[in-house]
Amino acid sequence: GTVIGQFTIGGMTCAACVNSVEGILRNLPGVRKAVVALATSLGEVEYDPTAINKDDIVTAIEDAGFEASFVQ
Ligand code: 9UX
Repeated sequence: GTVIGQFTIGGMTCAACVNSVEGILRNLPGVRKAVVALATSLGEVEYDPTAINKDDIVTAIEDAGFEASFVQ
């Protein structure tokens, strides 16, 4: 199955940040789709819950120097 998760993201100040975060997410095993919006500081990921979980996704974002917190 696929789970859809939504998160807030902190520390993005330019459009290149968005590309960076989306690239990180899309390269994670189990992530099928990732979209991040600069204006709202919101992101959405579709992922395979047997391959990755929210904690893994948050850790990957934070390792890149941003903050992330799932809201759903
Ligand atoms: Mo823009 Mo983001 O110069 O990490 S790429 S601030």
